[in-house]
Order: sequence, then structure tokens, then C-alpha cells
Amino acid sequence: MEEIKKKIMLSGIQPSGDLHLGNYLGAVKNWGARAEEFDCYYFMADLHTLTVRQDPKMLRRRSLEQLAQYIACGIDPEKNVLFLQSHVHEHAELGWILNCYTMFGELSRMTQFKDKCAKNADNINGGLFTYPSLMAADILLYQADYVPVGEDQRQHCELTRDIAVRFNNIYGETFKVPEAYVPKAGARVMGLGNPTSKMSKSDPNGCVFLMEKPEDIARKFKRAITDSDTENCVRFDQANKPGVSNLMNIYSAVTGKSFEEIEKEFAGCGYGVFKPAVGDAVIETLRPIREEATRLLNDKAYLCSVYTEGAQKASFIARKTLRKVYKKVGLVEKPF
Ligand code: ATP
Ligand code: LTN
Repeated sequence: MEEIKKKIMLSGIQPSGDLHLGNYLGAVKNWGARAEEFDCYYFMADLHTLTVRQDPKMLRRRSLEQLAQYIACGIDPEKNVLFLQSHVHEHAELGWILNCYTMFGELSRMTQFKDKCAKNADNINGGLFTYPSLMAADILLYQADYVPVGEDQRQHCELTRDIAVRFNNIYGETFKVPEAYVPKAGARVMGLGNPTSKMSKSDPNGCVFLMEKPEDIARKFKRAITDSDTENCVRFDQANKPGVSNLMNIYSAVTGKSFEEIEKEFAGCGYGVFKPAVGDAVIETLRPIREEATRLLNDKAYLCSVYTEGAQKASFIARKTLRKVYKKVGLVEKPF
């Protein structure tokens, strides 16, 4: 019988800090559950991390920690390809080629570039600018159909599509044109201290990390900013009640309940009851992840076997696409 080819899913996160609830709900949570339906590739975007100055020891440590956390979040290495971006040299090579098909104006318009320039005014380097061409290479190398990411990465995915279409128009069908795959609940988790900006590791007080102790998570939720209306009522209203709406979004993403069900569950209860309840639900969701990641981190040999095998599988696919691209653009075929 003819084998039906599965669609391809691919995503990555920079190991530039500890994974947090935003990364989990916006991205990683949706990765593990897809292995039966798709061929899945997930990696640590360590080359991208170099666009901001890193402590080398920390970067190495975080790359392994992130791998352990991916697995603990349910991404089974037997069913998914897990690897480090830098171990598959085709990423950097295709990244260079795609730089030549990405316009200065396009790169200048990227929101993440503008944000990062504002945050790293003393190190606005070329890598930060061309970050999206490397991301396009990550995706296009594997002919990915879907890229599961949070809302903030949609712009990069759109640019990847534009680059793919541009290249295909010049050279004929070469790349699959991918689509961003953004979840309904959890796509944009906001900071607990400031519900108008996204939860981010750069604001540790408003950010809940996957490896954080339950008592610290509970404290952060108790202190979460709710809204200054006098209503004290759990109701979804993004425009007027961004704090409560963000907590409802988190609660919905971890429990699977709809906003309507949540409003009913907490009818008549004030924020004083709702906030710790969200905290508890998050604690119980993260507990098994933290325990499993801690266990895996003590087994470095296992982690090494996972990323070694992952890089071998990834290289096999990446090599094929790169060979095709080199040929199309006119490079002489390598004799060895
Ligand atoms: P930075 O603080 O440098 O912006 P970050 O930790 O917020 O980084 P990224 O490494 O940029 O996150 O993102 C990793 C993945 O997590 C991406 O798919 C991104 O869309 C998703 N993500 C990040 N923050 C959030 C958030 N607050 N809500 C939902 N998804 C998020
Ligand atoms: N830019 C992404 C990380 C990333 C990525 C990718 C995501 C690098 N390459 C390819 C999806 C597909 C971010 O999370 N900031």
C-alpha cells in the first residue's frame, strides 16, 4: 500500500533564558501532541541566540536544559526529531543564501528587530538584522508545512513565506510555503505585572518560569495585577479588563475550559479567590514538567544521545534541500 506522507511541523526557541509559561502555552505545549499527525522537528535556536551577547557557559547549560524541558513537556524523542541548530550546518549555509533574497526594507520593518535594537543599543549587530533570513532557512530546509509559534512570531513566518515565494518564482518550485500555526488560547500570554506587554523573561517578576518552585509561582499569581475597575468580577473583557482577561486566558489554556465556563465557575467570587485558583492550576500543570526535566538533567548521556540522533536525522533532510538550492542558484556541484 502506498504510504501517505505526513505534513511537516517545525519550530524552535532560543536557549537565551529559562522557558516560561508564555513559551509553554504559546508554543511548546502544542508541539508534543502532534507527533502522530505530523513529522515534527524541534530545535534549540542556539545560533540565533548569538545575536545578543551571551555567557558561553550559560548558553551551553541552557541549551541542554531546554532540551530536557522540551522532552518533559511531552515531546517524545522517539517520535519527534530534537536537535541543536548549530549541529546542522545547513542552517547557516542556507541562511547566507536567503540573505541574498531578503530585502533591506523587509528586515528593517521587523518588530522584533526594532524591539531588540531598543534593548541592546550598544550591540546592534548584523546578525540581529538578518535574524529572520536564518529563521527562514530553519523552516524552509525541512519543507515545513506548519510552524507552531506564539502570536509575536507571525511576522517572521510571513516574511519566510515571502522569501519562499520569491525564490520559487525565480527558480521554480523549490520550497514549500509554510504557515504559522498559532494556538487559540495562550497565543499571547501577558506579563503578570503588566498585562499590556507580553510575558517575557526580561521581566522576571511578571514571568512564571517552568522550573520555578510552586511557592514562588503561587506568590506571583497572588500579586498579579488585576484591573482597577470596582466590579471585582471575573469577566472576559480584553479592552477594559486586560489583567483579568489575561488570567482567564491562562486558566483556559491550562484547564481547557472556555471563558464562559470560567465566568460561571467564579461567579460571585472576587479576584481574591480567582487569582490563587489560577496559580494552583498552573502549579499543577507545571509540577510534572519540572520533576521530569530535573530527572532528565541528571542523565547527560541520554540527552547527548537524543541530540546526536536528532542532528543526524535533521541533517539528512536539510542536506537534500540545500543541494537542490545550490544547484538552482548556479553553484558548481561539490566533487566529494
Ligand atoms: P524575549 O524575552 O527575548 O522576547 P521570550 O522568552 O519572550 O524571548 P521567545 O524566545 O522570543 O520568547 O519565543 C519562543 C516561543 O514562545 C515563540 O514561539 C514565541 O511566539 C512564544 N512566546 C514567547 N513569549 C510568549 C508569550 N508571552 N505568549 C505566548 N507565546 C509566547
Ligand atoms: N525566532 C523564534 C525562534 C526561532 C524559530 C525558528 C521559531 C528561530 N528559528 C524557526 C520557529 C521556526 C523565537 O522564538 N523568537
